[in-house]
Amino acid sequence: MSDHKPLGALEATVVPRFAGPGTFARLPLIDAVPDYDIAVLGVPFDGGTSYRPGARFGPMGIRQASRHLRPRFHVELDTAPLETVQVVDAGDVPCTPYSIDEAVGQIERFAREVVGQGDRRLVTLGGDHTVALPMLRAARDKYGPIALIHFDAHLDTWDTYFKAPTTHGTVFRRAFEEGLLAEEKSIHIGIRGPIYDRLDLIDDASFGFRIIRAGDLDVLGIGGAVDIVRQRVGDAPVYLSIDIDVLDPAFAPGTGTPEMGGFTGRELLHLLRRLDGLNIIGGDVVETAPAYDNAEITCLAAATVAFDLITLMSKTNMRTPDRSAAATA
Ligand SMILES: [Mn+2]
Repeated sequence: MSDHKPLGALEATVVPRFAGPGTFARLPLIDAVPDYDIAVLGVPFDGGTSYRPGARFGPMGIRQASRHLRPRFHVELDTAPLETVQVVDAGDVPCTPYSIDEAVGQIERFAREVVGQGDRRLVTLGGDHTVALPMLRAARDKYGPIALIHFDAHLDTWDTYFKAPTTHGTVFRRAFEEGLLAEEKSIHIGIRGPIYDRLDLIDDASFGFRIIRAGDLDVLGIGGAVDIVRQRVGDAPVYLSIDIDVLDPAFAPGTGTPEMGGFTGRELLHLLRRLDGLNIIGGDVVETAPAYDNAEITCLAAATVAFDLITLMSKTNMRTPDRSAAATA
């Protein structure tokens, strides 16, 4: 594929951004190109939510808001991601709204199918945070234990909710128990939600997580926080999971479990962009629930963050010589 110029997004100077296809950033659909490096995948599942439901409409809302992006050039990351790698929209995973276990299986199988045997990577649009678990399972198989960089108001390492083991608040405990995470490499950022008990923090630490609380950012500054994250993950394969509720409700009202005292949009983007150069093997933007949104504030935030994720991943181009040869044969 290295000989092929990637097919980019629809040209905004020819077809205005409010028109044209409803794919993420008006990217080509997956079957419009022979091969791809990064696929945007919608996962319209919110059966794991504990408070407000509605993230099943996240992929649709984020795609609609993503029309507003100008994806050809990313100023802060100084790159033209869509010219570096082939990015496509892989549509939505067809998954049942009636069984968490069945849906999680469907999501994992679909994700494995989309990435195949090559070095294709996924940017997932949730859905509630449950959808990160099947993605981590698929990634673990391919890359070995994963360093998780987790932006969220909540730890998501609780044990069960109403005896349910797989929910949006328990996924990273399951990931730890299943050996999906690299030892002492993972970190939560932006944590501030109330907890049930002090034991929650002790449990979380025992799973090998480190925490940068939302308020810590005021003391550490962006640079200090980024240093801690980079040191923590090193050169391990990184999965970046971004719960949009890491933002303050002022910047992301359209989410299931909003908590005050969160990051501003500028802080989140600045933090993300300073992760440039890490070995990012996949990521997600989850918990966008358009029904509680106002004027597309949250959907636009999620779309912008997803595009940053694509751009960061485009800078670690993982295409192997083998695959390029196969694709051009
Ligand atoms: Mn979460």
